[in-house]
Amino acid sequence: MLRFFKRRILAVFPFLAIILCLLGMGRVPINGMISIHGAVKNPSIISLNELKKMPSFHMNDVALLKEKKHHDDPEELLCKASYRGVLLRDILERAGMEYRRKWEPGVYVRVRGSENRDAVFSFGEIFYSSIGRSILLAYEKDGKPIPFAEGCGELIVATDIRDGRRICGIKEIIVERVGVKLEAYKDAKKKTVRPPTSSLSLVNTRDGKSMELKLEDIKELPSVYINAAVMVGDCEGFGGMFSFEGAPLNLLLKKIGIDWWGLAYDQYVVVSSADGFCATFSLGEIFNSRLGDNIVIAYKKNGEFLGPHDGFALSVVREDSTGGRSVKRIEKIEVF
Ligand SMILES: Nc1nc2c(c(=O)[nH]1)N[C@H]1C(S)=C(S)[C@@H](COP(=O)(O)O)O[C@H]1N2
Ligand SMILES: [Mo]
Repeated sequence: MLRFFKRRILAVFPFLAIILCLLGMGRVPINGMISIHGAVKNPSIISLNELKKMPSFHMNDVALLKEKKHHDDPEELLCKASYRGVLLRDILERAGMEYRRKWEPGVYVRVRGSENRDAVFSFGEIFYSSIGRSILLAYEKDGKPIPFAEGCGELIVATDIRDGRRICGIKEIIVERVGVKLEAYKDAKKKTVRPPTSSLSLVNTRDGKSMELKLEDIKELPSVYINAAVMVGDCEGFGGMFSFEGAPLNLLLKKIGIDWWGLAYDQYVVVSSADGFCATFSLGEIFNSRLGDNIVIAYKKNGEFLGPHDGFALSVVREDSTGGRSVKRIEKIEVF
């Protein structure tokens, strides 16, 4: 009898240990709770009550259109409502971001809800652009509590056009960084100057589709003009104010089969340079934003083609508060 129990306990012990361990790391979502983990200083579990104690934000008349699977699907208004909740940005700030300076534009945030549905946000869209002031972890809709069977509340993105990134029953917020090694600081120390680029590769890592683009290929696309991009950074300070001309990132991605319809919002794009400086962009902000063609792969600055320091192509985000996502000498644009 005793031996039988002993064996039972021994059999269950590893599972118990794993569960306790996971709970300790703040990874197991509990109903009514949101677990925040990954590249944050303080991984934590937030309850609905704690959420309600944080500064709340109200968004009036948010109109949610239904996501389209095909070009020909009709536009359909799902609902128009007002929401109260906490900004995703404020929750992340409370948890504390681990990556700083040139490492931070390579960060992205995954919000996971019921049925393990994921929506990805880039660090830049949350912290540099005004989209960050529109991503709400809502707990109240039209003055009434939002019911949930799993996790907690509902994620609403007021600047999105369609509802593909609406996540119900939020369980986890996971902060990650792309696996690109940053060499830019080492370059500066060693006074290494990377050669200018004359082409970039465009890769869809999901299906292996890829192509090499030269200046001529990008110039062929309809262009976007940005009259005033303020270039100011954490590292190099104020760089100046410039006008840019280039192709919207969405048209480049269309070349490797990513289109406006049937988007997978757990995907994201990484723009990178040979020195390891890189920036992430969510498919939501590229294809599904009311801000429009805001993300540009530029080839002209102040009316002239870019010089060797910028490479032949440089990313510019019209609306970002800093130049943190201006990747110079772009070598790769990859979809993950
Ligand atoms: N390839 C590459 N692009 C980059 C960087 C870098 O180190 N490498 N630094 C970024 C940062 S943090 C800033 S502030 C600006 C600096 O621009 P500057 O080199 O013209 O001063 O470029 C951005 N683009
Ligand atoms: Mo910077």
